[in-house]
Amino acid sequence: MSGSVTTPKIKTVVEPKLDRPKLYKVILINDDYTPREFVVLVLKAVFRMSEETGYRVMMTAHKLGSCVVVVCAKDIAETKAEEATDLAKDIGYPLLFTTEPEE
Ligand code: TYC
Repeated sequence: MSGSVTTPKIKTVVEPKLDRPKLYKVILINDDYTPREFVVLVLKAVFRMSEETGYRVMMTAHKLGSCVVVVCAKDIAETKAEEATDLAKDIGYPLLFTTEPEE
């Protein structure tokens, strides 16, 4: 050997950062016409809530004007909001569920 020095090669693995899909809120909006019992029924049917949770969410929207129902992926939020709003629309109630991105 003539005394040559080998430098060890250091590999740097750069993991691509995968962006987490944005989450969306489904929001229940209060109105003066939809019966309270019907709001709870829709929350139970579409969002699989218990009677107690449905009642609590309904009363929060009733008192404060709106209430976040669930936070989930965009397509699920939009589908559920539309399904819930349509159930009410079908029988003539103005009940409204909207969606918006979570900060
Ligand atoms: N405010 C309605 C009433 O007094 C009940 C209601 C609650 C409607 C929540 C919509 O998102 C709502 N009949």
